[in-house]
Amino acid sequence: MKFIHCADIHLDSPLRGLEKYEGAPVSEIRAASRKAFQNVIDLALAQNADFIIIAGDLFDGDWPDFNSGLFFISQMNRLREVGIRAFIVRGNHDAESKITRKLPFPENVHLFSHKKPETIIDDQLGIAIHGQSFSHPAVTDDLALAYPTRIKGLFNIGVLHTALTGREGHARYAPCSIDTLHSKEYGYWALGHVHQRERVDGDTYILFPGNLQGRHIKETGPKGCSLITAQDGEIERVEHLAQDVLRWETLEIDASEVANQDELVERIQSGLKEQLQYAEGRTLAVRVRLFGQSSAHAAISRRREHLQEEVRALALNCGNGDIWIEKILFETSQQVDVEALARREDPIGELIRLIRSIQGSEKDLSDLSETIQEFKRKLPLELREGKGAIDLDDPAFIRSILTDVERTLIPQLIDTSSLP
Ligand SMILES: [Mn+2]
Repeated sequence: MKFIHCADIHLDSPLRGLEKYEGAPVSEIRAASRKAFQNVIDLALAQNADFIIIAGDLFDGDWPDFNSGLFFISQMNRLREVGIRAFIVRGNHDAESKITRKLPFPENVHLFSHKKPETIIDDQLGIAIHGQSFSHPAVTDDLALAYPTRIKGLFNIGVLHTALTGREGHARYAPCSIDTLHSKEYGYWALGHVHQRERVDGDTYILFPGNLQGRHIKETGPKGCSLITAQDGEIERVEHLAQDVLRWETLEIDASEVANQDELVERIQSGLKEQLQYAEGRTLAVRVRLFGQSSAHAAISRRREHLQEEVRALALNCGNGDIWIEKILFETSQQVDVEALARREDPIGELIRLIRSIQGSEKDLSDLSETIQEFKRKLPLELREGKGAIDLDDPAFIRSILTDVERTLIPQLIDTSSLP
């Protein structure tokens, strides 16, 4: 038995202000979500899959007209012709209450109820698929709790749109614990909602395939679906297959290792070529970030605009039009000998010594923490939680921030070329 698990397709998701970017492949980006979905259907046909699962957020929101629905139906009909079924739950973006326009789906498509968990049994395949849709966008109940335990003698699959115990950058919808999922004793949990691909640890296969097509610079790298092969109630293989048509990447260039601008440009060029190879023929949208203390900093700062155009030209040349430079972040700083500066009898030297003395004093650190409490209240929640969170109550965190201050602020202060 073979099936495909995908999620978070966000079909026809609108572009966020891309038109204002110079040279953006707007029409390509606009068509990307449809093409990626078409790729999944092509894959199902080529692999002769038994069924496909869509674990929520198939649509990005209410249809502006019927075109999104019609496109989806045309793809489902391609599956129907060869007897491939599709099992779908609605997520927060395409919750029952959100989609006001409705069209009849072909008979091979099963949309799970939003009222309670539903189970579909296919005796021929020996499977039981359990699922429940979102009734409204902000579902905060644990939907998994009410899912039935496995039906013995069948391969059980749970389909659920969920944030699990919480995932950075994702609303905590339909939260549930991994223990609850384990307790159902299913063979596979097909999850959706989290756009980053993740195999959640455990004895069971609990998987977020990630979204199908990156939509902006925060969704970088390959995006796709999972192809699952099972035999006699056991999973044999789970493959992640990229289906995206346009890929977002960031290219990090450490300018501390380059002596001059030519070397910098060379680095960017080879970095772009490498990414292009990795993208296997896809169009690339790349953000370039230049960072580090560099002896080329003054030259880079002076010729920013020129460098920007040079990199765009480079992208056109080495990419045959397949690379679009979304943005270049200039974050280099001047090379400085901080130790020498620290000994100086001037405001800069005094500042460095002050930073270091605060770092060495528990009392100063806690005083500083007090002083910046106001700032803490203004921080958005996502910056205060999860990996890399900003914790202004932790003296060790403040100490590490002060090291960053020394590393980034001091070069800027003595850098006359960065003055307006
Ligand atoms: Mn979602």
